[in-house]
Amino acid sequence: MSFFSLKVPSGSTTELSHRGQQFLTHIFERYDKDRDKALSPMEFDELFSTCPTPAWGPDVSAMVPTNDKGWITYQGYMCQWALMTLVDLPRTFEYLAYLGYNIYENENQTTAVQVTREKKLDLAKKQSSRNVYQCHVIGPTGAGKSSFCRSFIKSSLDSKNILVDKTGTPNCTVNVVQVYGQEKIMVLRDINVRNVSDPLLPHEVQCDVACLIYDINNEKSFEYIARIYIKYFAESKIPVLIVACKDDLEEVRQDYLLQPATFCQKYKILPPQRFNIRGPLKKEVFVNRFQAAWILFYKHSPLRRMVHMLLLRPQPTEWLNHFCRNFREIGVITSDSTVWWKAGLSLAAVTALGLLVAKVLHTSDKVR
Ligand SMILES: Nc1nc2c(ncn2[C@@H]2O[C@H](COP(=O)(O)OP(=O)(O)OP(=O)(O)O)[C@@H](O)[C@H]2O)c(=O)[nH]1
Ligand SMILES: [Mg+2]
Repeated sequence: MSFFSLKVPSGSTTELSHRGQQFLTHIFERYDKDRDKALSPMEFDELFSTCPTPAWGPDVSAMVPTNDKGWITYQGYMCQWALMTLVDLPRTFEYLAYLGYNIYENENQTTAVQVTREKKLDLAKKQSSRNVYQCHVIGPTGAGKSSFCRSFIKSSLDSKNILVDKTGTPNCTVNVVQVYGQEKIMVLRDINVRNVSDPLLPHEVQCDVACLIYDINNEKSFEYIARIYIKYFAESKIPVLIVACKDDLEEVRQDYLLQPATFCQKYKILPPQRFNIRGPLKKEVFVNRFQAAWILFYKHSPLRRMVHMLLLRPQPTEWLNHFCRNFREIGVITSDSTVWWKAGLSLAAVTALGLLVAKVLHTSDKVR
């Protein structure tokens, strides 16, 4: 089938295209019979009734946003599709086919997906139009990595769900966040430490932002992430955020040659960000911190530019769509595309006229 020919260069990722998202939204709406923007177990089974098995197992409710009954919400559903498209593209294509994508149009499946530009080009051009970003959460055993990832989608007060999660700890959580006013999907991946001395594998290091976690109550905790930082991140292009976890407990002096704050100063990274699972869920706090890590990283990188601003700047077409949508919402313009055509033509005509006048004036200047 044609999808096997989809080229994904290393450094590029795969995301759902606008059409893919539209199709999946349409499917969700069709099966969300009671319109509560969440899929009950029955609605979930019905949605996947044309497939050999549902696309996701029960642990999905521990990975993406759910409602207070633990049912996957619309946002959670889109997050899960985004994750699948990122990590298992053939499966996305397979399930899109079961669900009837392109059944009426003689096109191939690839229109549901887009391949992002290679990251090094994004960095060189200082601009990225990606919608899905990955953050790796790294730290020693027991530092609080899994709790940190879980808190990204659930409040610590939601004890019912925490019990469910403990049964099968998934290795990532996904949520929608606002970054510079745009909706982006953030995947937090919990990187499990096997042995302190084991090296990290390349796929465990490669990410958009790394979150190095230590336990402020354990004096042996910081050394691990300090070594990881020096070995893998100090010279890399990946922004890093240090998280001081369990800050509801007493802080102890770290058994390492530099204390965390001094370490961060030395390497010009953001000071340790305090965190504990008992606090209320503040998803946007994560984002502010990640944004800050991006800002600081680029400020001190050899590029010496505030790349962060541009890195996440939307493409011109996105701006235009956004602009049109806003105006349409307040009724200033109509959604009729012919109006835009006319407006475009008039603008072109005015510009041409302007150029003509300028030329005439210029020639008459010479004549005089
Ligand atoms: N007091 C307090 N305890 C926490 C906090 N975060 C996590 N813990 C506890 O610390 C222990 C370890 O937390 P995990 O989230 O499992 O840590 P981890 O880094 O994923 O551990 P491993 O997967 O074993 O490497 C658990 O008993 C948590 O309940 C926190 O903010 N405050
Ligand atoms: Mg864990």
